[in-house]
Amino acid sequence: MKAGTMNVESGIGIITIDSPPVNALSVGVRRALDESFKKFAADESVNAIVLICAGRTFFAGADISEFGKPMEEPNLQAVNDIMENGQKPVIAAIHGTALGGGYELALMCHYRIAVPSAKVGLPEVKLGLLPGGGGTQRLPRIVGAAAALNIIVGGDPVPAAKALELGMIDALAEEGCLLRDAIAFAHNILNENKPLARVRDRQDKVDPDKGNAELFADFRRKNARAMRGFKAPENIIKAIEAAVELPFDKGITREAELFHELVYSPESAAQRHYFFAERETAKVPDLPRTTPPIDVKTAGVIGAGTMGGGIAMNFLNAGIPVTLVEMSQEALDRGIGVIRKNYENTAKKGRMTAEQVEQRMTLIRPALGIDALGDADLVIEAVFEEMAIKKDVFGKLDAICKSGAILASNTSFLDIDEIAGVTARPESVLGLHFFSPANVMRLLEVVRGAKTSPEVIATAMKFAKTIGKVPVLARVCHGFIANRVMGCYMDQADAIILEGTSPAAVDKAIYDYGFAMGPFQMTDLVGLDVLGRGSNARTVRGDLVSHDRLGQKKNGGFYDYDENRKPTPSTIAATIIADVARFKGIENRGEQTSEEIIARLLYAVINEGAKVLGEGIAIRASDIDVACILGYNWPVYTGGPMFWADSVGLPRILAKLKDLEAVYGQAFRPARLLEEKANTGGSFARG
Ligand code: 3H9
Repeated sequence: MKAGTMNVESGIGIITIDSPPVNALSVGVRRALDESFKKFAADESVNAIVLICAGRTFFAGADISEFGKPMEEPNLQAVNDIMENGQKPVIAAIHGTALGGGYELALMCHYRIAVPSAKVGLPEVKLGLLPGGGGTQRLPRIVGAAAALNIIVGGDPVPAAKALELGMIDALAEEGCLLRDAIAFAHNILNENKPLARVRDRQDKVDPDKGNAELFADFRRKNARAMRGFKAPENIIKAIEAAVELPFDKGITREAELFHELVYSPESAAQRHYFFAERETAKVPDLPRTTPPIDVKTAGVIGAGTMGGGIAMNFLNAGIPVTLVEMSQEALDRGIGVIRKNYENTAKKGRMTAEQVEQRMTLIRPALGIDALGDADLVIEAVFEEMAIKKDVFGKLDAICKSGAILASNTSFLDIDEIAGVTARPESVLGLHFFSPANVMRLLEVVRGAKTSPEVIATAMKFAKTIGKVPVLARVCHGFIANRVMGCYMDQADAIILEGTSPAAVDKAIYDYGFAMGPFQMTDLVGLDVLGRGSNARTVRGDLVSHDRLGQKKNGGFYDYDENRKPTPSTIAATIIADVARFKGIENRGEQTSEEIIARLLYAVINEGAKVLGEGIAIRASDIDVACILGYNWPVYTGGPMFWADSVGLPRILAKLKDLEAVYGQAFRPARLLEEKANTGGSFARG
């Protein structure tokens, strides 16, 4: 058996599957399961069976790369038939993560035992799928429909202790002694002559909700906002309704139909693309895998404002001490106070204990002045976004930091090479561009300068994961990846309203596309003074600010707001827009259609993405997708701008860009790479 081993110990048959990296249920693993269960079923010396995995985890689910292709036999259902309907008790012994098809396989077993560090769950929703191996029918039979809705539509893994409380597992094993305890558990079942516990036969948790349509209607209402645009949640709800209303076998048939609808949907294809794209970002083709990373045991952050404080929290969360530097005691106290408050709020919500708050706070070393950073392994500056100030800071850091320390700038736009140029160690300098709020947003743009050393890049890509970020590597240019490509979106939004389309029409088109809000609602929320564009030219935003319209926080902005912050189109803003347009001599083209607005704003992003790729700023198209999804909340079920471009069709996008170029000129000149791919049948995903 290629994917594992079989052995028998005191009458207990042990199947150990070993298919790195995560024991996904690929065809080889399914064959191994099929073969070994058949053998043990026929082996009279075996009285019970323990199913366990080698390596870092129990089965992490179906092999995601097999979806969208014809499924090779045996399928999971065939494996299930031998296990669940067999006459010998089967015990799943779980460590690591039993996810998706992996946990569904455990649910087909008669019993489940797990170590305390294990997690179990059904995260298929994150791939635009539903649990298609019986999970939507079996889990409600254990935890009830209400809990199953939360677990399956939410998709988050459940820690072992909680899983035990919910009945998702039957027992906890001692950490490190899983096999021993699973065998003992099997003997107990045999000794006590326990019946074969088949989850499929249980009705006690689902029967009370028969006919309770309100349960599902209420769930749909409460989660409408989070589920908007996604296809999988609705199918999951329908499948769980089937678990409550239908006999098990009919429920399984319904689950299969609903799964089938999803697996061939564009939303799931996009979300599966995203799953692999997120994991691909850490791979740097010109960086040998053996490049030794530098040990980051201590960090320093300069600036305890919103950005610096947020950055520091990432390190504190990972247990790494941070020296937090400010220039005045007052600013330092304020910054530390905000960090404490953030943690205390998390604790209030029950997501952290008071003790954990204190543990994190003791890792902060407050300091006045950057001289305290001499020993730090990594220093990140989060000072004002101005070249002269950054250069001054780096000059000082060069003088005081120990040799080999990594010196990083959290700049959003500035030239890392120019900053590195003031030091005598440009090989140690790079950009680490966090997105705000830095303790929440998962994107980290790692910007390599012309002279940044491979070790420094390798270190950044590695510790990004340690602090819970997804690193996307960029080369130097104005705005790097996310801000550069999404800058075009904002520019086009600003331009189109001067030509007669209302901010509300733009926001609606973008919202309907799938963003949580459009560019003008976003500007009003963040504040017009904050999102100033740093130019002297007359702009609508500038005029709104000079009328003291700062957005939701003061007098409204593009919209007026009532006391509940409900927006209505603003006549003052409309007058300002018309004034600025007249001042600039811009022709009024009337209100544009949603389709035109989408092309104007989002094709501009695709075109800039193609330039970013063509110039080698981004390594691969999917990195741009990840940057936009994580940095700007681009709807994940479209796969990001570059994946979406492929699905729209590159020739179609090219033709539209040419039309737009004829009207608006230079801003829409098609990128050479886009033109090449469109003309030769290429795509961003396939290369
Ligand atoms: C499903 O089960 C549907 C069923 O209901 C239907 C049955 C009919 N397949 O994340 P990592 C790769 S849907 C293929 O960096 P970690 C991953 O790409 C599935 N490949 O490790 C990476 O490859 P590479 C439901 C997979 O330790 C490598 O493994 N299950 C799969 O940070 C390491 O991954 C899920 O959604 C897979 N299922 O995290 C769970 N999983 O090294 C998905 C991983 O070449 N997986 N790979 O870049 C995870 O959440 C995490 O991988 C896990 C480990 C938590 C397990």
